[in-house]
Amino acid sequence: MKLQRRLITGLVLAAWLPLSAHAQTVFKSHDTHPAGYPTVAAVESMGKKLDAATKGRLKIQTFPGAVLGQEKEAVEQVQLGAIQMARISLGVIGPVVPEVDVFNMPFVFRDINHMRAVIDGPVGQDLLDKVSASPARLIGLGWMDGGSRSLYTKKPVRSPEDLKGQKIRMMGNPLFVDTMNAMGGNGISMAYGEVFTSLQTGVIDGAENNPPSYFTANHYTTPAKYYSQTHHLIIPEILVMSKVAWDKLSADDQALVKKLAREAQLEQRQLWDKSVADYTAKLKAAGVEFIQIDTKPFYDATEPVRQKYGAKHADLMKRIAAVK
Ligand code: GTR
Repeated sequence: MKLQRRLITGLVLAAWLPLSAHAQTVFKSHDTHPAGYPTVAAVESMGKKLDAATKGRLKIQTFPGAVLGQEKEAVEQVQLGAIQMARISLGVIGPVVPEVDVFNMPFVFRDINHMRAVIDGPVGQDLLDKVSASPARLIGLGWMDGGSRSLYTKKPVRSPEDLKGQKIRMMGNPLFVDTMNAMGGNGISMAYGEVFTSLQTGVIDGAENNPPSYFTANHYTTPAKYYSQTHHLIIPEILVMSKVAWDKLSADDQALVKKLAREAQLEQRQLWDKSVADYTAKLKAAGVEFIQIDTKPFYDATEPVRQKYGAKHADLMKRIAAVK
C-alpha cells in the first residue's frame, strides 16, 4: 500500500516536473518603430539569445509599430506591468524620472561618439541605476543609439530667425518645448503617431528627428522636405523592463537579462550606423534637401535651457563633459 502510494506520488511528480521545467515567461516588448528598424532588430536578437540561454524558459515577443500604444502610454503600461519591456526614447522617461533629463538637454553631447562613450561608461551605468532606483517602477536595462535629431520643415532653416512663427512638433517633455522655443520656433508637444497627419494638414510646420525616423515614419513625404542639420538633440534610446516582471526573476536571470541587454546595445549600434547611411541616401533620392548650417547660434540660443535643467545636475554635467 505504502509502496503503491509512493509510486503514485512519484508518477505525479514525474508528470509535473517536466511541465514546470518548461514553464515559459514571455516578455512583451514595445517599440514605436516598424519591424526591421535597428532597435526592433536588436531586441529580437536579444530575445533569441535569451530563449537559447534559458532553454525556452524566458522569451521576448516584440511588438513593433506602436501596436501597444504611443510611447507615453507604453511607459505607463510598463510601469503597471501590463507590458514587460519597451525600447523608448529617453525623452519620454524624463517626465517620470527627472534625473535622466540631463541626457535630454540640447547640445549636452559634443557629438555622437561623445554620447556613445558616455552611455558605455560609468555615467551611463549610473543613469540606468537611477532609473531602476527611482519610484517609477522601471528597470533600466541598457541603451541604444538614436543618432542626432535635426529639423525638417517646409521652409529651409539656417538660423534661429528662420524658425520664427514656425510650429515645430517636439516629443512629450517640457524640456523639448523649452528647447524649441529657445531655438526660435514654437514648440508643440505631440505624440509621434500624430506627426504625419499634422504635417500634412498644416497643424504643424515641421518636426525634428534622425534620418531613419524621418524616413520610416513617412514624414519626408509631407511638405516638410528641408532637413536642416542642427543636430540639436542627441538623445539615447533606453531599453526598460517593468519592475513587476523584474522582481519575479531570479538573481541569475536578472544578470543574464542585463548581460544580453548590453550586447544588444552594441549590436544595435552597428545596425544603426548602417541605417543612418541607408536612409540618408533614400531621403536624398526622394528629393529631401539636406542643409548644412552653422550650429553655433542654436547652441548659444539654448544655453538658458541647459542652465535651467542642468543646474540640479552640475556634477553630472561636469562628468559628461569630461568624457573623451
Ligand atoms: C525617434 C525615437 C522614438 C520616438 C520618436 C519621436 O527617434 O526612436 O523612440 O521617440 O523619435 O520623435 O517621438
